[in-house]
Parts: sequence; C-alpha cells; structure tokens
Amino acid sequence: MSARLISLFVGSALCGAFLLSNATVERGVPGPDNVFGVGELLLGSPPPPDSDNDGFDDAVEAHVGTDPLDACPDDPTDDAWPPDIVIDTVVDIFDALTFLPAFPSAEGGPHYSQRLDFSPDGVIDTFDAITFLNHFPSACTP
Ligand SMILES: [Ca+2]
Ligand SMILES: [Ca+2]
Ligand SMILES: [Ca+2]
Repeated sequence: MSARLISLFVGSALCGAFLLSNATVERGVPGPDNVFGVGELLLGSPPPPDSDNDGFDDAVEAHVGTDPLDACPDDPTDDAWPPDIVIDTVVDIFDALTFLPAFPSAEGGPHYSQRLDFSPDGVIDTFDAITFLNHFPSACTP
C-alpha cells in the first residue's frame, strides 16, 4: 500500500469518526415511493453565543449578572467580566478571596452567591472553581 493510499485511508477513518461523533443526518420527508431523495447533514451544534467574546456565554453572564455586551469593566461599578469579582480589570488574589467563602455552597445556603455560580446550576462546586481558576491570574483592558 502506498503512502498516499495509507494517508487517504487514515483521513477517511478520521473523517468517519468525526461524523459518527458529531453529525446528525436529517433525511427529510420521504417521497410517494417511500424513498428519501434529498437530505441534510448537520455537523454538531453551533457554540452558544458569547457576544463580547470574553469566554463566558451570554446565558452564563445573564445568570451571574455581568454585562454580556462588555468584556471588561470601565469603572468599579461596571460588572462586566465574570471572574473579576472585585471589579478592577484584574483577576487576582482579591477575587479569589471573595470566591473562596462561597466554595462549596448551594442555592438557599448562607454562602451561596449567584454572582459566583459560573457554571449555572445552583451550586458552587468544582466546576465553578475550575472556571475561576482558568482565568486566575489574568487581566483585561477596557
Ligand atoms: Ca461573554
Ligand atoms: Ca478583580
Ligand atoms: Ca455552578
């Protein structure tokens, strides 16, 4: 088998694996002879919108209460970037010290804060901590 054939085979196998894991085949409506003539291949679902491109979906920002159209605060009252809990354009030890008392906690509990529930599910757990740590330390420019 030539290198070109091997390359073609591997490429086809990878493409097949991708299609099996991501594709949906919509066959459409069968015709009068019960044969599907036209179909549509859908490759996965599009990512949820992140209008300000700050790494947090609009839905997440709506949940935590930050501005989904602003990636970085302009002043200390402009809550725009989810991990910047103490609003000052940097994610640093002060943000971490604000996050930690809420970890772990659940909605209804004394330490829970929806502002810190970065993976919106009513609990502040490892997933929220990982999301915060993915941005610690970092900074943004208004
Ligand atoms: Ca966003
Ligand atoms: Ca901060
Ligand atoms: Ca959560």
